Amino acid sequence: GAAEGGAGGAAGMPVPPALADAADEVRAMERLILTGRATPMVAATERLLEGHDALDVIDGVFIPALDAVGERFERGEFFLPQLMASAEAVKAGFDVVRSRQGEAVPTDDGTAIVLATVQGDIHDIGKNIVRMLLENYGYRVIDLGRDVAPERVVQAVREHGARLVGLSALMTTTVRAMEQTIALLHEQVPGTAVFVGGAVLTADYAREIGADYYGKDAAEAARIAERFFAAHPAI
Ligand code: B12
Repeated sequence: GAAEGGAGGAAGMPVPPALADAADEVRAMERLILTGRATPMVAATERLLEGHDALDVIDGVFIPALDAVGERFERGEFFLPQLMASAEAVKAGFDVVRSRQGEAVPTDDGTAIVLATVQGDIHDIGKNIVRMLLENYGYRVIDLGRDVAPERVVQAVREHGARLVGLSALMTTTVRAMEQTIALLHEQVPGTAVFVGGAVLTADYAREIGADYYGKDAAEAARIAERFFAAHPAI
């Protein structure tokens, strides 16, 4: 049918080198995401994960396909129901990735990290990827979910004695809530470090709103945590 796509795949995305041996499966999966089909995503993801790294699947298929969906939405070619269906399809795939990771064993040696998507923002796919990677690195992540008020972040930091907080924002309109959360944390629990991420942010912008660190992706989030806890060992 019309959704079958051409040589460049459904969204014209190049197949990443790490997945080159599964180009057809990758393109089929892109089409499932672009057409918002969650049910077949489960088996497709399971198949692609045989012999491929979870992060390669996330970075090489899930994220570029979602970017293509976002671009179509911006151009007025896709509407909200399609955006939602595509997000559901990725969620179905991501759930497969998560279930195969097994239970991460947290080290709980003063390396708790509070994580949240800021108030007014319900985008949590990126945050969940960050969480998964941090857990794989052995950090205990207290995930407050999405649309989280600044006061709740402060409360969780106090409750768990966390010294590092990760905040996610995906919209220009919610960066303000991120700035307010950072200000409240720095004021009420001095010594807390905040690292931020999300598609709308840049390193400069992050500095401007008072963040201590900026991470462009989940791998960088893990590097920030490693560096932070190495430089600030628990007493
Ligand atoms: C999926 C999606 C949705 C889904 C979200 C489902 C969910 N559970 O998350 C649904 C359909 C619900 C949705 C709703 C809306 N959306 Co939307 N959505 C998207 C879309 C297509 C993809 C986002 C995504 O998940 N990307 C993939 C993830 C993995 O990327 P990421 O979040 O950036 O995360 C990575 C990095 O940024 C980083 N990272 C993320 N968080 C953190 C945190 C830390 C601490 C660190 C270090 C790193 C880090 O690591 C991640 C992994 O590499 C984007 C377009 C786009 N390409 O961004 C639009 C987009 C974000 N949405 C947009 C809009 C406008 C909306 C709505 C307002 C639409 C509407 N009219 O109702 C609502 C918002 C409702 C609300 N109050 O929040 C706009 C925002 C415009 C803007 N600049 O402000 C975008 C950009 C689309 C567009 N081009 O217009 N959306």
